[in-house]
Amino acid sequence: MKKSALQVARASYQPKLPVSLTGPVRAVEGAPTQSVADQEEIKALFPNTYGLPELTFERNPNPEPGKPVNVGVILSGGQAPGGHNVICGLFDGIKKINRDSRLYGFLMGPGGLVDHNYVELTSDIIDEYRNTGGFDIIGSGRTKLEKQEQFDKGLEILKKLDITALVIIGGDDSNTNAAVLAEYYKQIGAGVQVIGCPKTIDGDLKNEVIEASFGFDTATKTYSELIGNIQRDCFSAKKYWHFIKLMGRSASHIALECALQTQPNVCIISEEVEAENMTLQDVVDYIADIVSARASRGMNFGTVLIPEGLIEFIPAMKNLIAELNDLLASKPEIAQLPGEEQRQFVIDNLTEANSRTYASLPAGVARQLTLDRDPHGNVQVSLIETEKLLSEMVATRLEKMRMEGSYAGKFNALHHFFGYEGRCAAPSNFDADYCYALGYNAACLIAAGVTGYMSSLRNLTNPSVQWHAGGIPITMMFNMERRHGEMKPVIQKALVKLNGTPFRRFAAKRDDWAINTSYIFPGPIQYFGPSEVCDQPTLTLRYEQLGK
Ligand code: FBP
Repeated sequence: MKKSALQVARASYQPKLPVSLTGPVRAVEGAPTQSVADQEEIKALFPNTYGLPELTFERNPNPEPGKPVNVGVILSGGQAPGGHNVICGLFDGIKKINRDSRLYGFLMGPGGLVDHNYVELTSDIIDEYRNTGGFDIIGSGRTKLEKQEQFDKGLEILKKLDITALVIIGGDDSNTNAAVLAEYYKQIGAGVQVIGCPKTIDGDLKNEVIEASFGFDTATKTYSELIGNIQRDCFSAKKYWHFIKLMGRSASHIALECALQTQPNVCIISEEVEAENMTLQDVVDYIADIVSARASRGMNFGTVLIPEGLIEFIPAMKNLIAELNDLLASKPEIAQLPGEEQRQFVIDNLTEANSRTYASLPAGVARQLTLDRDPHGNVQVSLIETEKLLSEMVATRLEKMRMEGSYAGKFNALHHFFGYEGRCAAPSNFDADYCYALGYNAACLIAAGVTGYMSSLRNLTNPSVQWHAGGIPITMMFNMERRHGEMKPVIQKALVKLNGTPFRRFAAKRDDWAINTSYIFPGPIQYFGPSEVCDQPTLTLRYEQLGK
C-alpha cells in the first residue's frame, strides 16, 4: 500500500519505554486486593482470580533465560488510536523473553477466537504497522465472549496452536469478559493466561489504579483540532451556531476534555444534567438563554458541545431506557416491528410515566431508542441525533422568546458529529508510547505467569521513561450491575466526577466562555517538534493527577 510522507517518517519513531522495562524485569507483589464494591458476591463468582495482589515491575539483576511462549491477541470493540502499537509492543516483548516466541492475531475481534480465524503476526507484518492508527492489522469486532461453549471452542484453537497466553485489548465490557475467561480457564486448568489492556477513546475505563485508557489522548486532540477550526470559521463568518455531538458513549469525558482544550460557548455534561435532575427542556432553555444573551450583544454565532450519551442521563429518559432494555430483552421481536406498530406496542407495554415520556419523543428518536442494543446491552447512542433534536428545540424556544419580546436575534444552526474522525488517527506521541509500553508490559505479565490481570502504567503525566509498570487484578475493578435484565459482575464505568478538578475547572470558566468569545484553536496533533507542542498529556489527566 502506498504510504504518506508522514507515515514513512513516523514508521521509524521508537516509542520510549519506562526505564523499569528496558531490561530483564522481576514482578514485585503488593498487598492483596478487593473489588470496588459487592466484595462477597464477586469473590464467590471468581474464586480463583479474586483478591490477587497488585504487581510492580522492577529491573532484575539476575534474570534466567525465558522459554519461548506462543501468545494470542484480540482487538475488541471500537477502534482507538494506538492499538497497533500495543500489538507491536507485545510482539517485541515476547521476542525479548525468547526469540522463538510466536504471536497469533485472532481476526475481527473475539469472534475470531471462537471461529478459529487467525493469522501469525511475523516481524514483516508487525513492522508495517508501527505507530500507525487503526485496528486493521487483524480487525476488531464486538462479539461478546461470555458463554462456556465459546470459551471451550476458543480453547480448541489455543491448544492447537500451543498458545498459553491470550491478550485482550478492549474497553470495560471486553476486559470484564477477559476476567470471566481468565477465571474459567484457571478453574478448568486450561493452562492459558488471560491479560487485558485498557482501550477506549471514551476515557471511561479508568480508576484509582488505571490512570487512562489508550486512544483518549489522540481522539480528543483530533476532535479539539476540528472544533477549533469550526470556532475560527464561526468567529470569521459570525452567522452560525454549530451544534457538535461528540462520541464517548455514556460518559462525557471526551466532551469535557474538548471543552477544556477549545473553550466553546456551551458544553453540556451529562453527569451534571443527571445530578441536577434536569429535563430535556431545562437543557434546551439553558442553551437558548446563552444564544439570546449573545444575540443581545450582537453575536449570532457560537459553538455547543454535546456528549453523545446525554439522552441516557436525563432522569426521565434514563428510567425509560432502563425499562425499555428489560422490555427488549424479554421481547426482542419488538426491534423488528414496523414504525407505528412498534411505537404503539412500546407505549402499551411500559409503565405509565415511562409510556408518557416515550410518547412525547419525536418519532425518529423514539425509534432509535428501540433499535437493537449492541452485544453488551448498550443503547447505540452514536445513532441518536441529539445535536439535531437539541437545535430544533432551541429554535422553537427562541421563537417563543421572540414572541414574548425577550429575543431578537438570528439563529442558523449547523450540525456535526465527531467520533469516527478520531478513532483511527495516527497515535499522538503519548498514545504511541503508552500503547507500545502497555503491550510490552503485557508480555512481562505473561512472563510472570499471572492471569486475570490488566496491563498497567502509572505516573502518566511524567515523561514515559518515568512511568511505573505493573499489573492490576481485573476483579479489583468489579461491581454488580444490571445488564440485559440480570445482575452481572462488571468493571465499574468511570463517569465524569462533578467534584473532580477537570469538571470544576470547566465549571469555573463556562459562564465567561458563554458570553465572551474566548475560543482556543489547538491545531493538529504534532509528532515532531518541541516537547511542549508534541508531548502534552490531556488536560483531564493533568488536572486529575496534578490538580493544575
Ligand atoms: P468502545 O467502548 O468499544 O471503545 O467504543 C467506543 C465508541 O467509539 C463509542 O464512543 C461509540 O458510542 C461506539 O464506540 C460506536 O460504536 P460502533 O463502532 O459500533 O459504531
